[in-house]
Amino acid sequence: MAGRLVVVSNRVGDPRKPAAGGLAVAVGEALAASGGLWFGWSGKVVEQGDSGAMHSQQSGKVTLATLDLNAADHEAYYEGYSNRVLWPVFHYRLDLADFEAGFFEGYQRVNRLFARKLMTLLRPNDVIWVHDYHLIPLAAELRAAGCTQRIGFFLHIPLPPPLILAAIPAHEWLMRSLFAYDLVGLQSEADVEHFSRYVKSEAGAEPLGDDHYRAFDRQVRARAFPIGIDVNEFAALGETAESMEIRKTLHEQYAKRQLLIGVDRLDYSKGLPQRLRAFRRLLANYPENLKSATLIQVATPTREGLNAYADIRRELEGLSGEINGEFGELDWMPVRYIHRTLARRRLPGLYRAGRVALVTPLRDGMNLVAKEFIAAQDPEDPGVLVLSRFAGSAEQLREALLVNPYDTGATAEAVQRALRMPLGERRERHQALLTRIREQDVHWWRISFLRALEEAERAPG
Ligand code: GDG
Repeated sequence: MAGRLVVVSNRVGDPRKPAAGGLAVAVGEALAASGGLWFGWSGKVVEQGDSGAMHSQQSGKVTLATLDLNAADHEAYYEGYSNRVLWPVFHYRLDLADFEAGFFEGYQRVNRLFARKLMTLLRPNDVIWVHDYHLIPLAAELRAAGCTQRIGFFLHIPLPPPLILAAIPAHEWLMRSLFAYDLVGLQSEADVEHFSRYVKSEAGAEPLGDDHYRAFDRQVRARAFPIGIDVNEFAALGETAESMEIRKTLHEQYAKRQLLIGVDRLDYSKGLPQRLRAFRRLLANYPENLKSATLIQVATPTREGLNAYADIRRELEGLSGEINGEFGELDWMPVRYIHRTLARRRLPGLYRAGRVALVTPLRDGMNLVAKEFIAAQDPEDPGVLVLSRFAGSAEQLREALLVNPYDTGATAEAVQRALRMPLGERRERHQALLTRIREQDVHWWRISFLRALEEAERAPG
């Protein structure tokens, strides 16, 4: 890549420090490889005054440039439009979307502010890579301010079908905004299909072949770039003393038990109540699992200010209590529910101790936990991945046991099959999955996106 890489995302992390989430890890990797500028919100909300105070800090080869938001902007742009409109709708949850509260102007205002501030930092040969739903209109704002550099966009969450998108009052404006980019990257082929159907039916776009579309007097390229993990880094993390220690402790504590593992942000898209109900059905339908099968569910706190998140937390706590009350014994509790963030270096040990991983979102852009679980397994005696067909990763991870998380009985049956799976089959499936996540890892993701951005034909005008 010829020019400097400029990454823009809502939050900015320090690439030298371990990050908790998928986006931060992947973006940190991209920047650490080439150096460049990482631009976004500082994470700071100022109670009084205007948004836009800038901070700059150097982290190795990467410059971190961030800006503060005032309370009104943060509420409308982040908590409001991003997380109470776009997040639920893009995860097919129209019932949870709040279209009425007037967040839209705040979303536009903050995107314009980001563009204005970023313009002062850009150099002529920069290549700009914008991430995720918070910043869909950023390229349009940059273009309006005179930016002519190449700009790519990657959406980390799913793109829903046209009729669901059409429920957003500003859907045309949002989708038109995507045509200000030179390249739009999506997680899965299903998302690309939704993009293609939307722009054809709603915007009369002409497909030009080779992933190019023309509409709104502009041309954009849209393609799937399924995000991956750094398999070697994650496997190495599993060899650290702390990871081994966890694995040993869990092995000792659960020598006679079968461990099932779930690790998710406590988000309604992750299907956690459905998962617990399937686990309850497993215990009820297959009593040989009593006093044996134990589910460790880590549910990391997230977006706690929003009602929908408080509701899901209450529901989950209630269900865990019910299952433990109904099935638990003095020496065995079926559900261990942990509502905290674990240190990243502890995760591989936890995954490795699991006989089965339950990754059963109702909808998910990709889901990196599924890939981390595979990377952390002992190839000689690997655990089994039970994966929702509604996770973007299900397109790649065909050798997992794919389930419909809404079907409690069938999910319980698949978990039972996973628990009973013979070693030979476990090895074969794991080998195939490991090969796939190695081929399409996070380096492949970055390189193929940036190469496609470099090659994307510049639109006239
Ligand atoms: C979005 C999209 C897409 C989880 N709990 C802890 C913890 N984690 C880490 C996991 C994993 C990451 O957070 C979660 O990534 P996911 O991909 O599973 O899900 P989202 O956070 O919803 O991410 C998703 C992703 O963006 C990337 O494009 O795959 O579909 O929704 O890395 O390990 N990390 C630590 N402690 C925890 O308790 N340290």
